Parts: sequence; C-alpha cells; structure tokens
Amino acid sequence: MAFELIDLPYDDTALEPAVSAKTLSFHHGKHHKAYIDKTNAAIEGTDLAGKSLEEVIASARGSNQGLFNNSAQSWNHGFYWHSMAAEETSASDELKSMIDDAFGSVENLKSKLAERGAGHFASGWVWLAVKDGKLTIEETHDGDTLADQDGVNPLLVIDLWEHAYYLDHQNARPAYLDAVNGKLNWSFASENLVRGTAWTYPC
Ligand code: MN3
Repeated sequence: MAFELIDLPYDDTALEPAVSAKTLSFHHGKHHKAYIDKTNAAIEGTDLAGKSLEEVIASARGSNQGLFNNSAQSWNHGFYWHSMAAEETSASDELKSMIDDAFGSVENLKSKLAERGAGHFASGWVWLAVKDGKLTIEETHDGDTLADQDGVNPLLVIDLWEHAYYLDHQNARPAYLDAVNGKLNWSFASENLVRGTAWTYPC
C-alpha cells in the first residue's frame, strides 16, 4: 500500500491572506505530492513497503538520504497543514499553562517562533515541541523532522522553505511568519500534547 497525499483540512482559500490558494495549490498539489510520490517509488518492492511513514523515516535516517528527505518531507507537510486552521482556535488549559511557564504568554511564544523562524538560515522548519517534559522551540534544517526523535513530541510546525511564502510575501519571511502566527491551530497542538506521543501520518 502506498502513501497518499492527505487532503488539506480546509478550503484552499481558508488561510488567505497569510497563505493564498495559489500557494497551497503549488505547495500541497505539487511539492507535497512530489515528496509522497518519490517516497512511494523508493520503497516499492523493498522491505519498507507496507511500513508506516514514521518507520520509513526512522529506517532511512542516516542510511538513505534521498528516501529520508522525501519521507520526512511527506510527514512534515502533513503535520504543517494541520498546524494551521481556518478559524482561530485556542489552547487547552494545560497547554496554556505550559506556554505561560515557558514563554510568559501565547503572544510571547508567537514572537519567539517568528524570531527563530526569521533567523533560521536557508530552508527548514521551526517547531513548538515538548522535550523532556518541557515546551521548547526547535529548528530543523532542510527536510529534517522531529517525527522520529525519541523523547520529543512535536505540537506545531511552520514551513520555512521559500516555496511556503514566496508567491504571497516574496522574500519577506518575517511577514509570512507574522501572518501564519495568526493561523496556528492551537487545538491541534493541544491534541498532540494530550496524546503525549508524536502525531502519525494518516495514510
Ligand atoms: Mn514546504
């Protein structure tokens, strides 16, 4: 069974003007699809066919860079689509209190995410995650992921690759980050926190 390109959890205009329908059509329909297709092509007929995407990622890490990049990017994009929401959602009381402890307030956390995302050199991802029981902001480079890292539970992610924002904000990554900060799915983050283990790619 091959991995599938998951549907966007909202209409393609739902994130405008932060992320336009045009960006989503390329980002989801072309970029994410290509990562999925390449992952499927690479595992077809191998021992990895039939494994979960998380198992493929863990197996490819450090041993097959091409497969690692494509499988991790497949996962990261699925997680990213869910990290944003059409309507503003709010964090659970538990998450809110962890955010207050670690960052002072949700607004401060958003500023920190924007700051770390803007300062990240070249392509990658900025994450809100639970590590060793505490909330932390993490960055990964290129296609790297938190999906398979022991003791780390990713709650939200923001794509920092230029293809995520260039059509809408050109080179202004900070403008994209400010806009996307208003679309973060705190209810998804709260579900991830309660589960206590990393989200799994749905198909
Ligand atoms: Mn991307």
